Amino acid sequence: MMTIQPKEVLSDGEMWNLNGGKWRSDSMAFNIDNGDYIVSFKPIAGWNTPDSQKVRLSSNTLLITAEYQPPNLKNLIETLQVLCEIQHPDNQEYLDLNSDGKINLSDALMIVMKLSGKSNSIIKYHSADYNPKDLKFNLSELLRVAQLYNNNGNTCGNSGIEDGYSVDLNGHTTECDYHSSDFAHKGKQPDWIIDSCELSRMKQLHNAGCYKMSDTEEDGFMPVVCDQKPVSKNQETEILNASQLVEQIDNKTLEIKNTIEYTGAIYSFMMKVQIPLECYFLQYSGQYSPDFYKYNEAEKTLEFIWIKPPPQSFEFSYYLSGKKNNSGIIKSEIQYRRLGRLLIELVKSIISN
Ligand SMILES: [Ca+2]
Ligand SMILES: [Ca+2]
Repeated sequence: MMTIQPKEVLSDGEMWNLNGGKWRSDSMAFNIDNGDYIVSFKPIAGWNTPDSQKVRLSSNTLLITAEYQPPNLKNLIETLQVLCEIQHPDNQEYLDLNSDGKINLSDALMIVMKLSGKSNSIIKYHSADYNPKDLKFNLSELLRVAQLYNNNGNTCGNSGIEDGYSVDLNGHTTECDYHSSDFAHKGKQPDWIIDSCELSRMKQLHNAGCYKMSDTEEDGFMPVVCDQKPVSKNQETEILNASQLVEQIDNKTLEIKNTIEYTGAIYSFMMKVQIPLECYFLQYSGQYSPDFYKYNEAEKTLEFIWIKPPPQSFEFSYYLSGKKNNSGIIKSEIQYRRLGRLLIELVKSIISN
């Protein structure tokens, strides 16, 4: 006796066989010898086929029950992504391709359109995601963007080498697409230069770990936290405070002691300083020193860059040549990102006696 469920699939006719023989459509009794048999079920479009069953017939009647399962959409989308050669992280949020907060048929449809050649737009990799191209950013990929930033410019490179960009500005060609990190922001158009704001964006993407495309974000990508730690919903109440204390430590050296405290998670962190005309940058120190810095003596700008944001409470000092009373105000700000846009917090000056 064969019972197949649910009822909706039964209209499909011949649905099962014994030992790979002819497909049978009914649950009527028929004569076969006692013995071991493999019962297999016919795949039906839109349903998950039950596993084959090994059965032993040793009496007159054998009862077999099988149930077709409705398709699991998440599995379907994952399967389609594999067909599209997307190596996705195991992340619900990533499966939400159109970023509407749901994993549903429209996500599957986007992939089907891509597979059928009707749309090219669904998979766009970030230029920095090249080694490997896996919708994740590793440290080496971040450092490559840091290299472009430190080079003050980039050009098209050999598409077969590295990420297809070059730090050689002499053989300057700009016939390829802009690097994904070189995007329009704050009224600036892509300009073949990765600036500190663009690098900060890259650090945010790297520290979140994964990304997906997004039409609403400035660069067309959206950071996704790979490890799926719950994202705080209280971002409005999260704070960041920064202050600086300027002290004369000998007759020609100033120490600028910075104290930074914040709550919540931060995915990108840097400090930008405009130093007075009379001053020169000397060095920095502290347990949580930046990973690198950039000093432009002509413009008197100083940028300190941390790859991993420092802990929620930390101190950091840097030193300038100069005299406190002669020098002007040191204007400093923290540029940081949580999971969204660039945030800026001015570093308040603490007046010492
Ligand atoms: Ca990658
Ligand atoms: Ca740029």
